[in-house]
Amino acid sequence: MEMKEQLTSLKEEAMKQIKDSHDLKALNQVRIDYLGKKGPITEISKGMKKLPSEEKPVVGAMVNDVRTAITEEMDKQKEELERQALQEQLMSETIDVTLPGTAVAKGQGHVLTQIMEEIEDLFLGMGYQIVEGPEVEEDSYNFERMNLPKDHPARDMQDTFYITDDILLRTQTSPVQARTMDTHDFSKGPLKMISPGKVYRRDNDDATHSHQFHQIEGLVVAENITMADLKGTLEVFAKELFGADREIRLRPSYFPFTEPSVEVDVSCFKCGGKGCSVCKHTGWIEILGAGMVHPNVLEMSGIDTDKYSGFAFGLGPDRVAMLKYGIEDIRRFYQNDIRFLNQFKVKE
Ligand code: FA5
Repeated sequence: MEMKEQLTSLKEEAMKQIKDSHDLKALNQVRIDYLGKKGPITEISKGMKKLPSEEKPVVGAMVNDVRTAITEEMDKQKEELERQALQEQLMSETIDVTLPGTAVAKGQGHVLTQIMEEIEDLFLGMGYQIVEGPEVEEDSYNFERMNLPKDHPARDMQDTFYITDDILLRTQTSPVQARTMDTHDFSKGPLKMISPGKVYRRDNDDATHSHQFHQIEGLVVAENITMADLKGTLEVFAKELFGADREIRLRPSYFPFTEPSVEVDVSCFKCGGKGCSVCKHTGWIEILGAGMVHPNVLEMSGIDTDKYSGFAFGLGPDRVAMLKYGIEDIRRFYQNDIRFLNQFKVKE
């Protein structure tokens, strides 16, 4: 009888200790203390040998019951502790959605990309299409189709990176004119295009020259296109880019692919024409080259020059951006100094 009482009080004691265990470590200690090899229940099991045989099964069953009861209680407590731990973790990790977020640093287009997109938007609004062409170009498109046969002296105006005798890095965006005229279907309407992109020249890098820079080519071919159309178009362009008060003037010039050819100046946006350091005290700033498309160029694309005429212009967005923002050195565009680039914010 003594053993039965002992077992009953052991069970009560163990149950209490299990309930008092507030973490898994304490609970494990209770398991070792009561159910371990050196624990009281194991001791009692060993002592059963000495019992009279009719009591052995009774006590044996009781030992099992106590062991099972303790084990079950421990499992329950373990579950409870784990539930509590999870609850605490969830509480401590709750996200406060009302807290201010961390701002994500947003990138922006390069200042030249911004200028070019501004110009593209303007011409898109006037019904032009944007056409791109290859930077690795054939000599025939870059020069010959632009009325510059091999050995033409005007090739010297554009010092060229040749890849082979017939393949080069394009020195201008003008070859896209020829590529587009070749395929344009005039029965569907006039050709109005601009072609933005990178060009390359063997110029020594200095404050105003880069061996790689950008150009935007413009071309309109249709019936009855005159110099007046060119002037009107460029006036809209200059006012949009440099301000509504700007005026333009055309000076005679020479390009092999236009006849007549002109350089286009815009009245100085800094001094309004009075004369200052930006316009070198002339009141005017040169912004692009232009002219009426040379009949040879149209004919090489199979266009009937009795019926069609056209104007073309080519400008350097690098130089335009320098003027517009007062940037003194073209190389800044290509050095990727984030402090420089961050000054030019995209229009919101
Ligand atoms: C041309 O390249 C002609 N294709 C432009 C043209 C097109 C005229 C259609 C008529 C009709 P030019 O070599 O002047 O022309 O170059 C045009 C512009 O590119 C220049 O006004 C200048 O802004 C820019 N440019 C020329 N060389 C450099 C350079 N090394 N670095 C930066 N910009 C340059």
